[in-house]
Amino acid sequence: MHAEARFPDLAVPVRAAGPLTRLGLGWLVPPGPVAVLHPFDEGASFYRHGWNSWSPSGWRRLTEPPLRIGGDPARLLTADDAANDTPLAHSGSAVGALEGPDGRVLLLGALGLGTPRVGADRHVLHGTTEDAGDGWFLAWGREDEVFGAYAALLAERLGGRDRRAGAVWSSWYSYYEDVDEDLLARTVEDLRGHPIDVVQLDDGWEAAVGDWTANDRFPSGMAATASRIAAAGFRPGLWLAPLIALPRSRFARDHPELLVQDDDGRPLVTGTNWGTGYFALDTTRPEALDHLADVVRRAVADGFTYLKLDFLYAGAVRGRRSRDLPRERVYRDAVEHVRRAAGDDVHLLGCGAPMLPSAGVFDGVRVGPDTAAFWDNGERRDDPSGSGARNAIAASIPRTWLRPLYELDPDAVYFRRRRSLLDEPQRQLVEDAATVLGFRQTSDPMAWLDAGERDELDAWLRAPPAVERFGRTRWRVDGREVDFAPVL
Ligand code: 9PG
Repeated sequence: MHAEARFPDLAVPVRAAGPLTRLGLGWLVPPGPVAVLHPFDEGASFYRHGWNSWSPSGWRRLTEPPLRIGGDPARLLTADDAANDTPLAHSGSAVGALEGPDGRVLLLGALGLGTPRVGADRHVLHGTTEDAGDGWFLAWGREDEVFGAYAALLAERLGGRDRRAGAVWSSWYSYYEDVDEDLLARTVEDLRGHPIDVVQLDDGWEAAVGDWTANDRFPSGMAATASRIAAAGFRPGLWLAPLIALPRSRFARDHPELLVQDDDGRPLVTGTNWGTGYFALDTTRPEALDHLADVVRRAVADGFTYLKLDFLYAGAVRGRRSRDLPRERVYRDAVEHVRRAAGDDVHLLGCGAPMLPSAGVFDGVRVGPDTAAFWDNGERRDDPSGSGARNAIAASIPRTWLRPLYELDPDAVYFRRRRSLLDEPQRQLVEDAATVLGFRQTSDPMAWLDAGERDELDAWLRAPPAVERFGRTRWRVDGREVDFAPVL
């Protein structure tokens, strides 16, 4: 039906499945497709929101090419919602917005799951859902107000959690997979006395992705590893990717029936990493949910009370059995199951996670691609989800509005100058991005830092500078003006 959404000094024609009703400073649009005829010209900018943690988010003019992952299609499958990608139009996941000539913003955002998409062209801002959705919020006004109102509605409907992780040391951005129990033990000893709350062991400890038991580099086992971390006064944290399995894992070989299948009944490749395609756990099967709960309960029983759960988007990929099921709902049922298995006290950080369906379940969610001790990777110029400090900052800053849903993790900060290709302004910007998002995390082993760097790290973890925002991209950090615009 045709309607009109009236705002204090703007009225826009809307085609929707039913009548609009007032909702706060905007309008509630009923479930179904929606098209909003906007009054802006091609000079307007569109806000694109990425589907999972690693997917690009940000503002692009309608005249510019759409913000998306170009190049290798395998990258899309892992780092965005490949099923809905198009190079031909500006579009993104769940929410989109157009900035008019006076800087005010027209926002259209989904109020629930259903794999909602929002796109725009020169004439229309439009929303669609793959499965039944929960309606839309349409608002016009100051950017911070309309995004703030939208996030508050999402928190109300999906849930929001406000538990802070504290200061985190993660093994990934220093040791990567080359980690073993002696190296970790030495690293933990060196961290004693520093203001770290959580020591989180990342990828590299497991027998295989899919087989969540210690490999031979952790001969004492994971309970002993957790005890060592706890004995030094830190909260033990562990990385798991419990919704995926590599083809070579025992689990994939022994239980192909518990993997998401393609139309021919073969395990479906749901992404690529570790030099291979990987499979996904079919959480529509009760045995798969039991397995998932076992994996999580075992980590908690071993003493890990901070879990970084990675590659979660694979739980929302459509397979043969889920052909007619709402895939974001399938994902949410699985992670709610994980939350129940872990218990309420365990801190859950989601990574590679679908953003909206993770609200209310996770305490924190990664909001960008992996950072790195280098700025950019020339070979991946058309892939804003490629690892690197620049891409991590560029994706994370446009997601500050998600804060009412969970803690926002923009990834680790480097204090080391050795073993890093970041120059000082670049390193400082990485630190500033983490400061404005309010997340304190590093991977630097103390042995890699000189005395001055250790003091800097301690000071930042103890008391990160006060921040004040005064624009989409501008903050005052410790009295310094910081503008992220040049990297977005
Ligand atoms: C461990 C790592 C770290 C890191 C995670 C995740 O788009 N991708 O193909 C892609 C692959 C790996 C990746 C991120 C994105 O890294 O983000 O912090 O835990 O796994 O293997």
